[in-house]
Amino acid sequence: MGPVNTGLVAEAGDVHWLRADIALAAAARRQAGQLARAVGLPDERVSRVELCVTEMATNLLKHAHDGSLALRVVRTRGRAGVECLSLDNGPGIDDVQRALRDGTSAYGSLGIGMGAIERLADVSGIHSLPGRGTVVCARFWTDGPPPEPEPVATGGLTRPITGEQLCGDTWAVRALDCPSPALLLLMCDGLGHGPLAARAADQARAAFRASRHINPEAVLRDVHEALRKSRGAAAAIALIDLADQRVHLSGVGNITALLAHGDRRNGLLSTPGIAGAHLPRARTHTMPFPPGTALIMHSDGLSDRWKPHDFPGLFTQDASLVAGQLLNQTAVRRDDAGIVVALHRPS
Ligand SMILES: [Mn+2]
Repeated sequence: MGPVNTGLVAEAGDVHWLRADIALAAAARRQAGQLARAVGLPDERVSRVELCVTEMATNLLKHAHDGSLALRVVRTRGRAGVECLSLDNGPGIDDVQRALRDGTSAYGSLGIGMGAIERLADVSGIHSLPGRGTVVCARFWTDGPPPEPEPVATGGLTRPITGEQLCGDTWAVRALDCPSPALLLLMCDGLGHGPLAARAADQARAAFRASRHINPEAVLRDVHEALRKSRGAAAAIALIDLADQRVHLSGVGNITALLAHGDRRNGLLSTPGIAGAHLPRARTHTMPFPPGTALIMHSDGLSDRWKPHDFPGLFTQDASLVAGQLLNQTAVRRDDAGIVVALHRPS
């Protein structure tokens, strides 16, 4: 019997990136409003989304160096919503709790903005590295706050190379029940960048969604076959077995996959090759995935020269926030950037 597909948990989709300039607040309000109406948020909740991004934009312009907003539609298990991320490269906030509490302190309007975002959104989070940068995340669902959090939370983010609209990096997460519950993750980097790389990425995601396999090697082979007429891609598939708390990974080409747990970081090796052109006999690597562990997969648009202790307090946060801060701090500007994370909640 094949796997019972219990649905798409999350996937990349189009991310609307807006750089912090004088027109940011108006542009963000317009874009966020469009996305919110497109997924069917009622008018009162559309206004909340618009207010939220206005606060984010105002904060970036007043306080941050080199900030941007990333807005996108999110869909999971039959639910839809809008996700708003604010990312900057400093100056950071020394005391996040105080900034949330006290809008009239030396933090100026930053505190007021943060508190407002927290009250407006169904789900929100903030992670700040003093001197290095802050990421704020807010999500609005069509039908209010989500039910109980999943034991393994997933999220991701993509950003095209400067000057391109489409991103050649993509990711997706599916839930399986086979018969024990599992998550299947895809991270894919279409070769080069621009529309042809994005097309390869779309084809990889479609093949990943359609695959009837559980074994990461077999799913990777399905992706490989689907990319034969494309320009090819680096791709990695991870299977998280929730019952035996292990992760199985199979990859080809330059995708970084690693597990972070406390101060430890363990890399999972990919095999050289190109999905769609040359798929060597892929090997599957298996590692324990106990509570408190983070699985991180990203393209070569992010540097892998970091350690978990460079990000104090990050890995217990919202999965999209984790992906956002890692991209914000480690992305290189001369390539598409893409990352997906799975966080096993501490027990
Ligand atoms: Mn790349």
